[in-house]
Amino acid sequence: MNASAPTRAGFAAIIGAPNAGKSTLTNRLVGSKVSIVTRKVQTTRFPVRGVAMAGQAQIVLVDTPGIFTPRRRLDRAMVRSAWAGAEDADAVVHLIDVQAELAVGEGKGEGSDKKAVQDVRTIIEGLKGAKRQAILALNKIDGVKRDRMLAVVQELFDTGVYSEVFMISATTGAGVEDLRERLAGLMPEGPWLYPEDQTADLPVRLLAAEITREKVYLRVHEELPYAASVETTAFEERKDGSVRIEQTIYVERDGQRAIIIGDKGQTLKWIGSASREELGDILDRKVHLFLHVKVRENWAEEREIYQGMGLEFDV
Ligand SMILES: Nc1nc2c(ncn2[C@@H]2O[C@H](COP(=O)(O)OP(=O)(O)OP(=O)(O)O)[C@@H](O)[C@H]2O)c(=O)[nH]1
Ligand SMILES: [Mg+2]
Repeated sequence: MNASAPTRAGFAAIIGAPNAGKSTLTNRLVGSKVSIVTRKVQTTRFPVRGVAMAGQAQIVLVDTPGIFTPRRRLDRAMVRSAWAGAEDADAVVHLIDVQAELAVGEGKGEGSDKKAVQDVRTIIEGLKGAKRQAILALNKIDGVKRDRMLAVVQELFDTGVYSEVFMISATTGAGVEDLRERLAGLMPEGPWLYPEDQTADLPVRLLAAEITREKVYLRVHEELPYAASVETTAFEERKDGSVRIEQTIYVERDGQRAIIIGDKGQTLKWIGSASREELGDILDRKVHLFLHVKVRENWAEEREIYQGMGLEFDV
């Protein structure tokens, strides 16, 4: 580190289709888990900030929800918040799942790949409309031969919306350091926005709810399409240094409640212990976690839920 170099600080938004690996990349750049990751599309519901350092530069990453063609109110609010994250940023990274592009290009793509490729085209149109240049980052290059990707790179680059291209794997870290250096250079000169040792800025109750939502998705991802929401209803520090957390998992139907609870409560028990364990690591203290599952048919139409996530309701 060069002590005489000026400090830099700014925002870098990571946008992309659902499942492109935005949250994985954010966590990788930050060096710790600030945003939840699952195999499901539409995991991230609101912009999540993570702070990455590169020498004298502080890069505040904005992990955004996937951009896709929205149908429900929650979809619209998520997509709106993703574009808003990009608007305010000093740099925008458009992250693309290269494996999905290749599969579709070679006529072997599944429905989810086709959808991803379509969403990428929508995002390119959005960038054009916003007259915004972005950094193109092709993700998931692990297991893909470089020469297969060249045609994909060319086609995307020809759209004219990208200033440069990086090929990375958020999972293995390949290429990620080059991207970090580039983002650092794009940050404006100025004082750091966060203390040097801070990596996340999500309120702890919200972070705790996210961790539990991740475990719900991990465990019942097949059976439960986006019907769950988690709220931390109590967060109490105890005299013995431990913390007592109470959370409610909201679902839309009785059947979903039964799925989350599982046979003899086994599923809920698994979710609870997985979440408790991770929260214990993150908070670095003993956690007592109490989970409730409630049917709240219209949670996705309630203003309060959106406010809790910092999302706009009227979209
Ligand atoms: N093979 C491979 N898989 C990856 C890579 N990056 C992410 N993934 C996987 O892709 C899936 C989605 O990752 P996320 O980071 O949750 O993707 P996202 O873009 O944040 O998704 P949404 O929040 O739903 O928009 C997970 O199963 C990741 O493990 C990568 O570089 N290589
Ligand atoms: Mg995500």
